Amino acid sequence: MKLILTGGFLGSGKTTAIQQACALLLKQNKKVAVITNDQGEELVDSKFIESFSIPVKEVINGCFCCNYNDLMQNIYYFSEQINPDIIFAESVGSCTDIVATIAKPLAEMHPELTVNISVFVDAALLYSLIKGTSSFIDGSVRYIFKKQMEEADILVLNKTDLLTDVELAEVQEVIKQDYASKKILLQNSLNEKDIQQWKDCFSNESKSQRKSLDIDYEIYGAGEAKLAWLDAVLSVQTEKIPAVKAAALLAEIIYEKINLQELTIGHLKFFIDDGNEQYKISYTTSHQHRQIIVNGISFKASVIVNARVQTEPEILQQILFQSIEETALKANCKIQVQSLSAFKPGFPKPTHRFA
Ligand SMILES: Nc1nc2c(ncn2[C@@H]2O[C@H](COP(=O)(O)OP(=O)(O)OP(=O)(O)O)[C@@H](O)[C@H]2O)c(=O)[nH]1
Ligand SMILES: [Mg+2]
Repeated sequence: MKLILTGGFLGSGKTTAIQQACALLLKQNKKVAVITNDQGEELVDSKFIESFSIPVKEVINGCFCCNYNDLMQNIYYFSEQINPDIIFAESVGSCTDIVATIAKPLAEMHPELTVNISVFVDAALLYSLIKGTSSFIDGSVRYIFKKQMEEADILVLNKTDLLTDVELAEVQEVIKQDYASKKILLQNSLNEKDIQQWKDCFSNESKSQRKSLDIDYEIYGAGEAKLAWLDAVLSVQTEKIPAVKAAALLAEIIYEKINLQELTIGHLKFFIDDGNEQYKISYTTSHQHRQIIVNGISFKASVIVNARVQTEPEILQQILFQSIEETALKANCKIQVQSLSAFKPGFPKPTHRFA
């Protein structure tokens, strides 16, 4: 059984690539399973993966490193119930140090598992970091971004379609210099050929010796504490327009308000479900992905909101409430909050750390 630890910064494209790779592997008669992970409890990613009928389990309320035993339980569960060829485990986008806290403990305690570490990087975000135009991202957050890249067996330079050939060549140049020893892939995760290339790469790659990061936990912890998390489950009830339309309007209003306050978005994502159709809407630092909604017929929908933004939790909460009010007026609908939590991730305390 192969475990693909899929890391990389918030919004870099991990879930998209995992879903696409699962679709490809299923077509090739392979058995797959996915373990999602988050600091919170209500996960857009799990619902998204589930909506493609892919088996999914969660590790919630903290990263894999701090919940090693929960990760193991899910691996045992899948291995007993499904015996998959490949399990994808997607770590939280603000998490790093997985060689010392996951890969090495696994190598020692579970040598039967073959582990690959694929780290995703948003090419457009990396380009702006190289150009020095990303000063809006706090230094300690950039530290996490860089440490994540250092840990990769395979470094996936993702979203290459968002850059011109000249820009891409510049990014490639830098990355080849800084990460000469790594396998580097250029990828558009929405392109099946590129996903096949990633699959071939992690299928053939078998690295057993890895170096633990030289990492300063104070800076790592400070970086995570610069980000605020907001998770909410909402119900939307409309009278005249499809509920998914009102939900999409709410997403757009939240996004606009975050932008108006010039807050840096890690990832702002929504999962909208009206019982017939499901939609994911996603906003990141580099771009927005708004699915065009044409079908919705139901007047009721549920919405999961996952916002990871460089700000304070109270501010995110305020934005959510103001946006609900504005949407209710504009779309003539009723929006109720079923559950809500807004917080900062706690200081990382790994279960194991092998230096
Ligand atoms: N243009 C383009 N968009 C992509 C690509 N890969 C992912 N995306 C989009 O990027 C956004 C974020 O993708 P996700 O897969 O949710 O990112 P993630 O890394 O799982 O995010 P977190 O789990 O929140 O850290 C979505 O809108 C995707 O459709 C790509 O190769 N090209
Ligand atoms: Mg994800």
